[in-house]
Amino acid sequence: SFSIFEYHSYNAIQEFIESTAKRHPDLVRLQNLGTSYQGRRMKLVKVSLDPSACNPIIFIDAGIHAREWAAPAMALYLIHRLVNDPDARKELDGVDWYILPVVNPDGYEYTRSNRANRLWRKTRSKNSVFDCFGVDGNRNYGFKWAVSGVSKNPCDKETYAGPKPFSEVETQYVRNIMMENSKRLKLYVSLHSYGQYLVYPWGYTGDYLPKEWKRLDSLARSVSDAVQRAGGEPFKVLSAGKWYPAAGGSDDYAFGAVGVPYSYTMELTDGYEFIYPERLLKNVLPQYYEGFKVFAAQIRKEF
Ligand code: 0X9
Ligand code: ZN
Repeated sequence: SFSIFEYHSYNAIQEFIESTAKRHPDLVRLQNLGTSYQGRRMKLVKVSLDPSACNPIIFIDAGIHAREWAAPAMALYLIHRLVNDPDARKELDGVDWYILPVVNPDGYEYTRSNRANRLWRKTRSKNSVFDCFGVDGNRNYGFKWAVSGVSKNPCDKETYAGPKPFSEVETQYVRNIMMENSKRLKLYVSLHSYGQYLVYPWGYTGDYLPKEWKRLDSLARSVSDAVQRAGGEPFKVLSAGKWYPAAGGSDDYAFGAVGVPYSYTMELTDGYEFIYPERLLKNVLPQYYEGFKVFAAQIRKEF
């Protein structure tokens, strides 16, 4: 059976999602998004007590960066708790959860394929001109695209922004989810690792903050406090661009182009960089979950 505190193959993750949906048809629905560049099927997991109620939506994604394995693990743990924990009725009350556990399945499987590829970050799409692979998905979104913190070189292994905004089919899927649900979407959190940061727009610049920065900052601090009360490390809370400016991120797109009132990037774990030990997941994932309870309470209260 599927152990929630382990790292899994993309196939195993998809089977977990399918079997969860089959066991809880009242609570979980899957939306087919299409396939990744290399043909892997991608599905959005919707957890809702009453889909017809048109509740505010919390949208969580993870794994846009291939090597950041703690992020998909957290997304799956969220699904697991929301569905299996009787107390999670509280988190589901008046709020719908949309979760995409692996935005970049091709990259994810590439990092699993052998040790030499473990630190791959980008997608695996083929650039037509150069003999190089992949785009940094988190530089590929169409808001202030490529104005800061990106490489224009397709062979750059870290921050190549792509030939144009939304060149990658995987970022197109995330864009579509946001645009199709823009009215109801109230909180977006993109899960990454590492460093224990909880950052909010703007990401493309550190020169100024959005006028709404105080509510972004204060909710992030409440989330961090809850994680700390649960025994976890507090988050460093600031705007993404004050940490380091980088344009074309999904957080800026959600906030600036879609109009999502609360938008964050959450950098999970600290101390092990990208190779977070599997044995420690059972300690940290439940701590982070306490932070998500605070997010949900705020969205329920405010919208
Ligand atoms: O650089 C990134 O994409 C994120 N950090 S990571 O180490 N996981 O790669 C931070 C993104 C923060 N948001 C924006 N800069 N928009
Ligand atoms: Zn990342």
